[in-house]
Amino acid sequence: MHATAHVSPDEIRKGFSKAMSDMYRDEVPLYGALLELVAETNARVLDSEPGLAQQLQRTGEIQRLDLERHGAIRLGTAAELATISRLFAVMGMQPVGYYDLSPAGVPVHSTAFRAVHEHALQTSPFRVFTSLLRLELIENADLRAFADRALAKRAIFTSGALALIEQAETQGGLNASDAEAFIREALETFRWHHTATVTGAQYQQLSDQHRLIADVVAFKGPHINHLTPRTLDIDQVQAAMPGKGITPKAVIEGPPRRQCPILLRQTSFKALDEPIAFTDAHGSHSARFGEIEQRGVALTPKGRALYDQLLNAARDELGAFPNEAHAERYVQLMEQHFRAFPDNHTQMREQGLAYFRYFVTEIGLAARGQAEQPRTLEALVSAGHVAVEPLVYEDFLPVSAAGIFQSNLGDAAQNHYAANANQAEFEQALGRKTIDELQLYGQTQQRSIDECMGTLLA
Ligand code: OOG
Ligand code: NI
Repeated sequence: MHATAHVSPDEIRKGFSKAMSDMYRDEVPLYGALLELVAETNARVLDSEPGLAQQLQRTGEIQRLDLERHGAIRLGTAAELATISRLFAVMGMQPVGYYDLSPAGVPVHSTAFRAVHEHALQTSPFRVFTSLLRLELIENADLRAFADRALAKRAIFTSGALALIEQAETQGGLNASDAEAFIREALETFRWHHTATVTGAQYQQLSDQHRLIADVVAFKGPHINHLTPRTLDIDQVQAAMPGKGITPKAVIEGPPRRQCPILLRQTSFKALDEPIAFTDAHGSHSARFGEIEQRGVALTPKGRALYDQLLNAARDELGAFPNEAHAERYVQLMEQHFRAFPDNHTQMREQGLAYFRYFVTEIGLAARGQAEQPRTLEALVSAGHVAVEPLVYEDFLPVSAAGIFQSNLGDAAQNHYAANANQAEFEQALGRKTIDELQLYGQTQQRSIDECMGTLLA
């Protein structure tokens, strides 16, 4: 019967992403200003670059651009991570990738919950960068025990959300009114709380150990700490930010500016201190910030190895953490080193550096079934029967994420932990394996090839 038909998880995700954005705009007015700036900039870029507009039209990204955003949360326990994984699954979001942030002095490891199929991404590309605090990296045993107890006491999901997750799991989905209730209940987990669960002194102790530890342990829940819109020109937005009263961090994370963007470029700005009522006193805490991103083509393992090599070489040559003092030199070094990375799609494709999607063209359709029709993918591409477009990167970058964390935690927070990735432990907490993002890109690319060959040569 129609009344009990299940809503697609993709539609729930789309509704949730909108609800989250509305909530965050109410709570953080600067986010609203940023959205306007990004929308204006994107409209201008599309007007002035018809080639880019056509590319985004073909891949469908133009329709999802205004919906596109990612957020981030930080969880305290394995149980919280396991349940959030089930909550996101109701919205068709799966854990993709594993990020170890400990080498950069951030005591967390992370994954990104997102849709995995190009059709689902087209409905809503909403992603949540989700970190799990690693209490085992806290040296002070008393503080570790205190944090453990504080986290064990809190319940970050409403009983309504838990019931609807279970219902979705047992019945294979949610009907329209349950989906609406789910969005409302799930949103509560991500809300900001003006009250802390600890005393002012306990907060200070946690914060002295690491600002991030206080941000997780002292609060009732994993407040969403930023929501990031996607821009088509991050340098333009970065330059226009001060005029809107927004001060961005000194350097843009990720690759340098290029004709053909690769992976992900990001910049962020610090949020203000917000008043907090501790259990015994008034104080403040700053956690919420703003961020923008520009997405480029996803790289193959070979392309990614080249990216990592060039990034490391530039950073090694800088010899310091890239901050205000070195911003200009860092940009120069990045541009210089990245000359070794071909800056056109043809070369990137020929050298196997990036993933692409293939689309049948009008010419291709018209030539279907004719005797002289090319029979191989490469010949179809050369003849213009198949168009090639970059496959957009949907994930994150560990070095960039560390830079974003650092800039918002303040320079005082630059602790050092030995690199100790522990994907197995993370997956144990999660209750499942994370998905390898490279496989997803490979599958999307292959599906587009199969579709072209099926349409033209069947
Ligand atoms: C997440 C920081 C990383 C990104 O886009 O790489 C991030 C956090 O601060 O919780 O958002
Ligand atoms: Ni982010």
